Amino acid sequence: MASPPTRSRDELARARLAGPDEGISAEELSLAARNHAMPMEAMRWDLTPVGLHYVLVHYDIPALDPAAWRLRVAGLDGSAAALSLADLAALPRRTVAVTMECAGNGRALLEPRPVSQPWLSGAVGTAEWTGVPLADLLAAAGVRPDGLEVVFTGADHGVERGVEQDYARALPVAEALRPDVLVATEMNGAPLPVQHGFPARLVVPGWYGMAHVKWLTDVAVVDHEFDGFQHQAYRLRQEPDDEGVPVTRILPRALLVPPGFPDFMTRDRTVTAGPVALTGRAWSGTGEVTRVEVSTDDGGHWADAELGPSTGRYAWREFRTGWDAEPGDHVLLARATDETGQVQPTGPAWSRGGFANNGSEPVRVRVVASG
Ligand SMILES: Nc1nc2c(c(=O)[nH]1)N[C@H]1C(S)=C(S)[C@@H](COP(=O)(O)O)O[C@H]1N2
Ligand SMILES: [Mo]
Repeated sequence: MASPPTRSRDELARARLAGPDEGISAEELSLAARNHAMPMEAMRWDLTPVGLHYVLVHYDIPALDPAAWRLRVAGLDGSAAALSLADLAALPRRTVAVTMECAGNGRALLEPRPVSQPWLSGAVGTAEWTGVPLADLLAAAGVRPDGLEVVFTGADHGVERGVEQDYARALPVAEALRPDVLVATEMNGAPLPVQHGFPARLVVPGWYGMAHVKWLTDVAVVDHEFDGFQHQAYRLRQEPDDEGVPVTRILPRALLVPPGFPDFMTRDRTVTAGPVALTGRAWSGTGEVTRVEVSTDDGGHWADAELGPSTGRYAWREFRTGWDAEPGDHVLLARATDETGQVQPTGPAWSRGGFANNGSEPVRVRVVASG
């Protein structure tokens, strides 16, 4: 499939916006059914039960033979190596707890809606990833990280807006050499599930999901700025012609564990009047979360929640607060602030591709009298 010659790849990377009354299409539904979110009640756990971690796969999940799999590593000076899983297992390993979030989380809540994977707020999950720091892997392979960027390519292949491609993303060299950037082979102490990148994936703590290349097969040091499709696509733009800025680190966000019990269709909650413990988790890729506030009146008043212990710089952190729930309808909101002073907005943060929308998720609660 060739792209039409009159449209640049850059133009093709930009998402279409849904019309004013255009509902979710069958195509968006088929994406939503393949790429599942984390159910909100899974915010209860520090580590997301593996099958409940969100999944996003652009093309098909590849079936890679672990015995035949090799990670090809190449440097600018012509140096190259091919490492097997046994080679990786022989290198020093490290485990990092990471909250991963898709840059498109919250997209379907935007108006107008960018037409793509229609996430609500559940494109997030936390896992302990174990693997070899990329810096050590390059050293063991005899590949010097002299260059501008490191390009990571996955085994999955497909076509997106007319552009046929392997899934590929790059990192600036300094970012790629951070000691917690891993080529991971384990998730929560077990081999990677196939949907999460078996046998090996990149993990870039603090960055939105698109950087964590799954089914990794190639790592190449390059001397130019990589401008593959997945880099053109993941930019924050307000207008189609904007050059935009690259989507990189996860913006602060807090999500509540939905209290009480849900309605099957609306997911609205029912809670009995009286004291209610509200808990949730908050994270940020730009700095440690330093404050979480909760509102029980749709943003009219905010109260500081108590922060639980840190479970790692790049993993979400629990917060809790009490609520004296009075009968009636209420909208709960939570918002996080991190050490850089960035405060999560309460309204949706709109961009043309629907990226980095860290607006607070409203939780509608009906409080009923007890007895
Ligand atoms: N090879 C490859 N890597 C990929 C993707 C992909 O489609 N192919 N999707 C990316 C995106 S957009 C996200 S949000 C995360 C999702 O990781 P998960 O499915 O393990 O949660 O993987 C990233 N890595
Ligand atoms: Mo994503």
